[in-house]
Amino acid sequence: MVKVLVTGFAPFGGEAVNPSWQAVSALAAGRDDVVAVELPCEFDASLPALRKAIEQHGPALVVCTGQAGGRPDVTPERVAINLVDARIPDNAGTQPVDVPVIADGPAAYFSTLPVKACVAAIRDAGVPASVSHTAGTYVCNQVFYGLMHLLATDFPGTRGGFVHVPYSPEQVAAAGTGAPSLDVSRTAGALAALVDTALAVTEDLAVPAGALH
Ligand code: PCA
Repeated sequence: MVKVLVTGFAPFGGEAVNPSWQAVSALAAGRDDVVAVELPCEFDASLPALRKAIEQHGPALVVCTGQAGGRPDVTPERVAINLVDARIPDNAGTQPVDVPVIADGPAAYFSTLPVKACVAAIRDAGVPASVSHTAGTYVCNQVFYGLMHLLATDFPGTRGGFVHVPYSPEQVAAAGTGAPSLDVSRTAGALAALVDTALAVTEDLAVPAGALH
């Protein structure tokens, strides 16, 4: 029985792979209660694909993931904002600037995942993690905001949130840079810890996890 929908993105920005999709497909391959769906990295197509997957699978929990190239750790996102400002075109060539994700939607939504408990569980599994307070203003933030709006309006019993993951070492090696990276099997392990925590814990830890800047 599927209880959890996890999503990852198609490669974008000239990359050959997207570690978010590699990690969620590895996670789902080992579990009967998790299904993985790949979302297009396109402003127009991503949210319809997400809605379709939620309607098809009826999950109790939705965890969307995306690549955050340059981040050194796994970062559950706390805040989705109603703003799109694309620095690069998406995979369909679309580059919206300064438009809302949902016209007349609230300025922001909070994740309904216990983000601090998830970070603690990921660290316990031996993988670096921290709470993030911005998912950016590109397709990932759009999907995060659109997910939270969809759950708030049409699927009120379903919890959900978004997690950014680092580059894989193979991506960094191919690029020839020194950017931080995390092996996809470790990213998948981190997401497993996050999913298990989100299923078991509804009240988050009251510990500091904020940012000074
Ligand atoms: N990362 C991008 C979009 C797709 C992805 O994997 C982002 O952070 O917006």
